[in-house]
Amino acid sequence: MKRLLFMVGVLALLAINIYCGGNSSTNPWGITTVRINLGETRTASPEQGGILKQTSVVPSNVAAIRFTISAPDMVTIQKVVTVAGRTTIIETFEVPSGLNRLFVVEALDESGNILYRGETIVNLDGRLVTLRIVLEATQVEAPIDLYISNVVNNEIDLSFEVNNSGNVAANNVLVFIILGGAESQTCQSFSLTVPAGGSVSRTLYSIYASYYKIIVDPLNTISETNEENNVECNWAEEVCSAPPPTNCP
Ligand SMILES: [Ca+2]
Ligand SMILES: [Ca+2]
Repeated sequence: MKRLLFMVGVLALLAINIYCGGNSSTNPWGITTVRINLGETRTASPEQGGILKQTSVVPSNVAAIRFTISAPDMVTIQKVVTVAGRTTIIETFEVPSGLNRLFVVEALDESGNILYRGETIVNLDGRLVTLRIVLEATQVEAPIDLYISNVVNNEIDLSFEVNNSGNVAANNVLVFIILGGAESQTCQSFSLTVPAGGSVSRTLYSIYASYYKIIVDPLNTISETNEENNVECNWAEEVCSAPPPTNCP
């Protein structure tokens, strides 16, 4: 499920277990060993104090993980770890014991953009604790824009593509095709799903029509960044710029 959420770029990601050292982790200088696991599977057992099973993995588009540990009474600790194809990352930090240590974990792409981010505040006193940080997607989804391209009309067959330049799939996209010849006009319609950043090709066979007007989302049920590029038409200007019909038999 978490992996699915990653793929659609919507929500939560990694579960991170932070193990703050046991009896031997706090030394006389007030340093606590903190171990952070990303993507490691752990199984609950009484000996581990009821640590829950974690099965999430580091997603493939993450190039590096940046850890930042800070508090008002300590020097900030920062470390960037290259993922290099690994699905689990284990890092150990020596952190001054004390209250309210802020742990920030950021997942970066190859350009250094922050794809996912999570944080938690921990009191480090030497006792075993298990924490969970949920990383959430930081990038806003690109809104949908639908448009038509690659129209080919040889007056027998009509082919074209419906495109979606957003990063969210467009479902139930209605398309009207008005065809005109020497004597009549006809209208055809269908619905399709256009994947994020993708296109769908369609061909209408044996149309025997000289003129076409193709309208994507004619009833404007899908909000787009550009609502002005939804028509491809080879008719006269007054036909091409006319409002779309409200129904299409
Ligand atoms: Ca559009
Ligand atoms: Ca629209």
